[in-house]
Amino acid sequence: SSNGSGEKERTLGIIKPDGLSGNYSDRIKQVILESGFNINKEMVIQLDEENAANFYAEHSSKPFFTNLIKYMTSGPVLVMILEKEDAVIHWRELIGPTDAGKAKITHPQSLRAMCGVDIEKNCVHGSDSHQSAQREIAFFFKEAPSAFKTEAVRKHDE
Ligand code: RTP
Ligand code: MG
Repeated sequence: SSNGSGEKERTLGIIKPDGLSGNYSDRIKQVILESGFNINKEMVIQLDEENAANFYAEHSSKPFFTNLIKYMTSGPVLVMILEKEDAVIHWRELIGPTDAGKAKITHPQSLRAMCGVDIEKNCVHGSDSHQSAQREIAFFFKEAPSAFKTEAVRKHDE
């Protein structure tokens, strides 16, 4: 939130299954750190269908929902808490538009242009508001690791 105090905001970033299996994690994290974010916490987890459906509940009535759940459960994901002043908007700017195919043309420097393919396989997630960020951070990190099939948890700040 922009209040001029220099206070940091937290957002949730995910490297989706295609980003992780495509070995983009190191390049993505390099961009994250070079852009002034702190990676507060991170963990690699395998979502099951229930986890993914709960996380993307806002899209449950959309025609692409079934494919989205298949995609998000197709392999492990890397979930990160990213911290920076105005983190939500800055992370959304960094990842670029939802359609990675279009991003390659309109936002060639964006992460989705770098590692995504199309409107579904877009390799990264970002919370779309401060409120969403708070919900999504709690979703993954309040009960984790017990609530998820956690492969690796790394805490940077505690
Ligand atoms: P995200 O939540 O993952 O950061 O993506 P977003 O805000 O840019 O896009 P959103 O509308 O929230 O959609 C969530 C994810 O669903 C997949 N999708 N597929 N086939 C389609 O038309 C379609 N539209 C969206 C994408 O993986 C998108 O990131
Ligand atoms: Mg979204």
